Amino acid sequence: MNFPTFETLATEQQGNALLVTVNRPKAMNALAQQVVEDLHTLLDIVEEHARHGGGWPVRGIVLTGAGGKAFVAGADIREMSAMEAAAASAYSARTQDLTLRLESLPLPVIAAVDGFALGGGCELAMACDFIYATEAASFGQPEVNLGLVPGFGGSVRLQQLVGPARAKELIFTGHRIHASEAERIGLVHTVFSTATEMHDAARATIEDIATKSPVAVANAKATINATAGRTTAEGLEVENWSFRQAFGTEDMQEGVRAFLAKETPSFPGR
Ligand code: DAK
Repeated sequence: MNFPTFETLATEQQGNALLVTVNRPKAMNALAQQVVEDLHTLLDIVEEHARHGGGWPVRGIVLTGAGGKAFVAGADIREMSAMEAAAASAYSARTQDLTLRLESLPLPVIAAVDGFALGGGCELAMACDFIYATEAASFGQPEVNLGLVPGFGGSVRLQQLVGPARAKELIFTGHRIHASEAERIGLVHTVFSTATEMHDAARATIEDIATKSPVAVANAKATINATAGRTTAEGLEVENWSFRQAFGTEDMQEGVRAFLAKETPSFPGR
């Protein structure tokens, strides 16, 4: 997969994983508008390959921040301070859309957080499928310190992960919590001692997933997303529909054939 040279991102294919690094370490990788636009462009290219016959050259994305101090320290406050209301609203909508695109990408996306994930940074991480973090990571929604509220999905996704009461406490106080506390309350999936360990684990997870049917993984992600917040009965209906879809795929035929023949499946990805 070929990417242009991004102003604010670095990309590197590592086996089946695409490592995407937000690369503005001097500004703690803050989400300037250019970062948001670069991530949209990256997703355009990845989606094109995943959905439209480009095969599955990448089986998962690891999203991280450069410099070892921050994943992303929020919206770019300097840039934001110069915005008129119309530009601010467009920026907010464009960033919310980015989080929705990450969430609905037909590939797993792991946030690999070393350092600060604050405000828009925490929100970006929460739009990924799950969060790996180092012991040096910290999380928070400090918008109240700026007279703001979370603007990139934090009001919605934080309560989905940790429950409404904990989400309110974090958002009302703007407090930062360490990785271990974030893991305890369900915001972070796993904490690692070092960034190297975290990145090795993220890559290993993607390689593990890459041995499975890409179509089934994409269906599973879409199904879990589509059932969130529904009643059990509604969720089961969605699941049944997905199950039926899976039944028609070549991947399903290959998986079942290989099992019965006691072979390792070779999924065509269709
Ligand atoms: N934006 C721009 N620059 C930032 C930044 C940010 N969010 N965070 C850090 N930097 C810059 C600092 O200004 C500093 O730059 P120089 O002074 O060196 O030029 C450099 O990164 C290093 O930061 P510090 O010197 O402060 O480093 P420390 O280790 O002492 O502290 C810190 C690190 C991450 C704890 C601290 O920098 C900090 O508290 N940063 C701000 C965190 C924050 O409040 N983030 C924003 C949350 S609100 C919307 C508008 C806004 C939003 C949404 C929508 N619309 C207009 C629609 C809000 C979103 C948010 O994310």
